[in-house]
Amino acid sequence: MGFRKDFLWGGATAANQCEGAYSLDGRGLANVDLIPHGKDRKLVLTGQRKMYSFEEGQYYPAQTGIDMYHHFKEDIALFAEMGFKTYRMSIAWSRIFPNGDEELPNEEGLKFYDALFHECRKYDIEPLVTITHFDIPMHLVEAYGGWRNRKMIEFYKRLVTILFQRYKGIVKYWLTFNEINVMLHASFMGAGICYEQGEDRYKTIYTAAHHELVASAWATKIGHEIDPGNKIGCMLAAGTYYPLTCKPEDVLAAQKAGQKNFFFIDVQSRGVYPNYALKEFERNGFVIPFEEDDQRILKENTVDFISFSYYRSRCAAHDAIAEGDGILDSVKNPFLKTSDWGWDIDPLGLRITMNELYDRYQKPLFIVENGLGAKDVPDENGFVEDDYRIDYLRRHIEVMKETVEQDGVDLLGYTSWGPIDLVSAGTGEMSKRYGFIYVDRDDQGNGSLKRTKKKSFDWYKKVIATNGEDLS
Ligand code: BGP
Repeated sequence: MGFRKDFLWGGATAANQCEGAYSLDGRGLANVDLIPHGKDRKLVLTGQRKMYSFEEGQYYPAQTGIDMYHHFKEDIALFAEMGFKTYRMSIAWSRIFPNGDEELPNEEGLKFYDALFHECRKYDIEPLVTITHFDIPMHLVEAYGGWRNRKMIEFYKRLVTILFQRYKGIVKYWLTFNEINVMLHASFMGAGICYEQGEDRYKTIYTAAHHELVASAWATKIGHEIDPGNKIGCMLAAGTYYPLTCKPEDVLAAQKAGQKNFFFIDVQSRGVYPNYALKEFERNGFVIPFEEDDQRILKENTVDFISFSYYRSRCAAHDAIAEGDGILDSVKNPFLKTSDWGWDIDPLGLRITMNELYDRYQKPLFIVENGLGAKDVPDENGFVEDDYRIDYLRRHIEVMKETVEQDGVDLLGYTSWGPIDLVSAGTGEMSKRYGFIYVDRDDQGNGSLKRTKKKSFDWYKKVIATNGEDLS
């Protein structure tokens, strides 16, 4: 009973939210570097405001992150001290191909990840690599228009081929695109797309989606060919949509909202476009830009496992307005409490989500993000007593265990989001903290970057040591 013996406990980060060093060792400029903190952030990441160069008076948190580029040895040692079995991180595409369309990679960039993986292996930590976590070299955005251009598939194939070859035998678990469904709402962050005046946004974003889906299938194919031992997964921003009431119209609205998200991983996991999407495209006059072989590539190269982030459930209704941060909005669920940032807290929703995904795909699941973004206030010694975070994680891990034990869902592992404080993707703040490790850095980029263990550090260490049996 309980979790499998080889359960992969760990934590997850993304290059652009922690590495910093945005222009060092040949790294090229990326879309994520140009997403500022503050009031323009949402406009830029959703592709409504074009900001292709740094502007005076703006602060760009990805330029420095938490400077993990220079602290990774110290940070991975702390992860190892917590007993991590895995560490989910992402590759910054523009470290490997600074412009994105070069023939040859940047050796300095590859060396950085050599060193990082070496550090993981030193402590028997299995790297779990997201190939792209919201990042695209800016040159590909400016010269090609991001993922709306089919040429992106070739550039992505070049990237993944280099990665699979270079890290063969070192990395086995891969994810092709982080939260692929987020591109629908955050087109600049997820697809490098700023909409032009008068552009048919629907057509553009689903064209880009097709390109990412085909690129993902190619990555799966190339990864399996280079090393048949590779396990390649898709990644969904998950969280079941509940109907606001049992009125059939609300139930249908919730089902439809769910399908919008499942669409991507339906293709990645089943290898064909689902009928509900084909019909919607038909109604909207959108023709999928299939080229020769696309359908075969999609069909023959489905993912090995389903990974997802879970922070919250969502709610939909036929005639109520959804609200939120403009990314994955939700109608207010009157039964749930919310976090400091207004995100619903719903541990039981994790069980519902896991069952939904497992029933739908019958493939192993991997929870690759879950956590509480909260304001931490260190005491005079710099120590944070984050009982609220422990409570959130405990309740989610309890439910995750119940789901494995009582529903028989096959779960490969769990990586909490942000084991070390890092820049928030949504808001660009440092003060929205998720970590077991506090980083002395504020929303304007001030602070010593000193790392300090929080109370949750020892708690998570115990959870891992007991394979999730002791959650007290
Ligand atoms: C997911 C992203 C992460 C991460 C997390 C928390 O959407 O994959 O990159 O940041 O959400 O969100 P936020 O940082 O906005 O609190």
